[in-house]
Parts: sequence; structure tokens; C-alpha cells
Amino acid sequence: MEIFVYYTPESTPDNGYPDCVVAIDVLRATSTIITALHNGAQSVKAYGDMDLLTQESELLPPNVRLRLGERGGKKVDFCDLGNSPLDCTPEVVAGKHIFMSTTNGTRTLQKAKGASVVLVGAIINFQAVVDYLQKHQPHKVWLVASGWEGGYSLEDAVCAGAIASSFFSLDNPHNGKAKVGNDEVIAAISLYQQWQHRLLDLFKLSSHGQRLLNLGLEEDLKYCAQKNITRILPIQTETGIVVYHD
Ligand code: 3SL
Repeated sequence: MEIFVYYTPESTPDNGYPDCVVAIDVLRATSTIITALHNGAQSVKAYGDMDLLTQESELLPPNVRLRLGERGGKKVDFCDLGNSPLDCTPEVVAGKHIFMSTTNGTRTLQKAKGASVVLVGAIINFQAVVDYLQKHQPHKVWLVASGWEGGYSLEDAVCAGAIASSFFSLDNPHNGKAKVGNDEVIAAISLYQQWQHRLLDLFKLSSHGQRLLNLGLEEDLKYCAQKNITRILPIQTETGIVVYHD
């Protein structure tokens, strides 16, 4: 297995796909997807385009669908939910098909669509991602951070580092359980090693963490900073649609 880290979907190579992509948007899209499926949602479908989301969601009756939309951290007016994982309670999401569009995270899922397997990772489930990779040993793996509008984000980078840390030790990274694909892998592991016991503090320092704090969403940061509170591993079954995989 060869593991690569990309800090934005835009920085992934455009000449083909790997065997497995792990899409990461810790604050908050992938944390929300994982939570919704943990709490009984049937599926989550990601859209870049709000109009398409509206059209396709209308094909299902209102009692089995939920529209989830976020722009700039805020709920999109006509949607049922914003992008807070804390709103995805069992009472709200169980049995529902979720149609979702967010600023960055859903773009990562769209971008990953050509890979044979697309997994959804966050701090709240990273051990489930590691266990899947260890069991299935895909040949080439991309850990793709969503970042923010084309730029680097600390919270996604540290999550990539949490996953990669299970495969490499910084003492001798080129002699690990997998092959180091690019320098970003080492940088992500270094970040995780520095902050692994203070993830919430790191999130509060991050630019998107600051944005969410300014919107009064500290509880979301606290929730998303918890390590491995679920074993749920969403996996893409067709372009943009993710369901629970064990
Ligand atoms: O960019 C995204 O996809 C979102 O996760 C951003 S937010 O946390 O909902 O503001």
C-alpha cells in the first residue's frame, strides 16, 4: 500500500484515480455525514450544486428526505438542516435520505468519485478508516483534506496525520507498514504528533475553527475533536452517495 496526503481536493493529481480515497472535512461535513449515518440515516448524497440537490430531492416524498445545506458556516434558508453534526440526532435523521451541499466537504466527495473506493473520515471515526485500510490493503490510497476554498486547513491535515500515524513512525517512515507517497504524509504525521492530545485547542486556532467560534458553534468544535466515538465508516456506493459500511 502506498499512502499520499493532499491538503486540498484541487491539489490531487488530475491524471487518474487511486484505488481508495479517504475524504476528510473534520469541520464539519464529514463529521456530520458520519454522525447522520451513526444515528440511522439511510444514505447521504453530496451535491456541489444546490439546484440539482433541490431537483433530485423532490423525487422523494418529504417524509423520507432531508435537505442539508451550508454556505459560509450558516444554514441555507430553504434547507431543513445546516451542517451541524449536533443537529443530526436519531429523532431527526433516522430512516431519512439526506441531500447535502456544503462549501468544501461535498466538493471533495465529488472530486473523489473516480476512485474504486471512497471512504469518509474524520477525527470521530479515524480508527475505522485505519482498520479498513489495514484489512483491505488497497494498492494506492489518497487521504484528501477538504481545506477551505482551495487552501490548507489544520483540522483536516491533523486528521490525515492521525490516519497515517498508524502506518508510519517518524523515526523511520520509509520502513513502515506502507510506502510514503509524498512529503505531505510526513508533515501530517508531525502535526498529529504535536497536537494529538490537544485537538480542540488546535481546532480553536484554525481559521475555520475561528469562523465557527464567531458563529457561536464551540460545541460543534468540541464534538468534532473527539477521537473515535463511532465505528461507522461511510463508503461511497455511487457518485456522491455514501452509506454505512462495517
Ligand atoms: O466546507 C464545508 O464543507 C463545511 O464543512 C463548512 S462548515 O463547517 O459547515 O462551515
